[in-house]
Amino acid sequence: MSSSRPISLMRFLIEEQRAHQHINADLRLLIEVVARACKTIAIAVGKGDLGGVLGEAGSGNVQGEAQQKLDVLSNEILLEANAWGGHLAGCASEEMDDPHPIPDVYPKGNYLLLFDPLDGSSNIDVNISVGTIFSVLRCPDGVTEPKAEHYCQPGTAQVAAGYTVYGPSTLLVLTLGHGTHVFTLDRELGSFMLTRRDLQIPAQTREFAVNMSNQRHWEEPMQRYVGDLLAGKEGPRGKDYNMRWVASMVADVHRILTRGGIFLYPWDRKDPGKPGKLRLMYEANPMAFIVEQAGGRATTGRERLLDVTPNALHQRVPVFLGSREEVDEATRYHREHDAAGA
Ligand code: AFP
Repeated sequence: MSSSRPISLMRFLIEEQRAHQHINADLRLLIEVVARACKTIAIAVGKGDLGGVLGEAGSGNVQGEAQQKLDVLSNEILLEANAWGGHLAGCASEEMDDPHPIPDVYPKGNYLLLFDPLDGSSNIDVNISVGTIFSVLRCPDGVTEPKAEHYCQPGTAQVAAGYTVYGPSTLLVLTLGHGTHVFTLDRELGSFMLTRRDLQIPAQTREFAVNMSNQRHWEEPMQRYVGDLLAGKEGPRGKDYNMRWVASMVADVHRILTRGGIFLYPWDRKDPGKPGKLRLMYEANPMAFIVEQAGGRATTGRERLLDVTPNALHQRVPVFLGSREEVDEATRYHREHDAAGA
């Protein structure tokens, strides 16, 4: 890193508002509030066993998944932090069945905030990186009590998105639609500092991330694509590939943003009724926005993720994202397969 002191998130946001007019005061406040809540979550995650916050909460979320104590706590931290600022019309969380209204005692704003409060939470107990993912949409004009349908906007409508990684250091990766930027939490100062402006994902890669244990359930083009990666130098792709799978999307995506790669969570036959594992509104859309703003690509294997029209708040979707040329290649396998069968 250069010897000049990095600027704080607050200064970055003020400059985005004042010099570039990329955001208004309400959106600036929203990002600051989310970042502050994430610092609180980072502290709770960092305490580990000493904080008494590890283990299951004994409840399930709307997806039928067991909630960890830290899922519940992180959700509460984000809800409480965002209730009173006057910048939001409502919140929706992966952990809650229905959108959460802003209490009547507080003023309401024009934005909708969606979040996965603690992504990768099944990794908490083994001390592997987890994170928070968020997405910001505009509340449709004239809507004062937003319902699920008002949140169901395509990813192209996002005005901001970000994620934090609670790892060896705590990072915030943010896009306001003008590039993707990385902030590192200075734990002594308690401030996120800009450590990489305008991150660019390498266009090509030799690394893929997928849960290989699902291989036998994949459809034919996915089998063929990964088979060709595994064939290495002697195969049609002509190079040896490496594989990594953390099983915390924030950590896998962050590695890909930093050094390239492709992240794959396809549809599979294990649970054919589900169109994928990952959630469109809380995971796929914000990550797709961040990746595209860093020069990468994000698709469902067939179409651009950000163009998917959501039909439900907790909808699932296949996810292929990362290095541009590799995602194009994986998508080509699926499109050609469809075209041949048409
Ligand atoms: P949890 O939040 O339940 O740990 O799920 C994490 C996640 O949604 C995403 O972060 C990972 O990429 C993916 O699921 C891991 O899925 P597998 O358990 O199938 O590997």
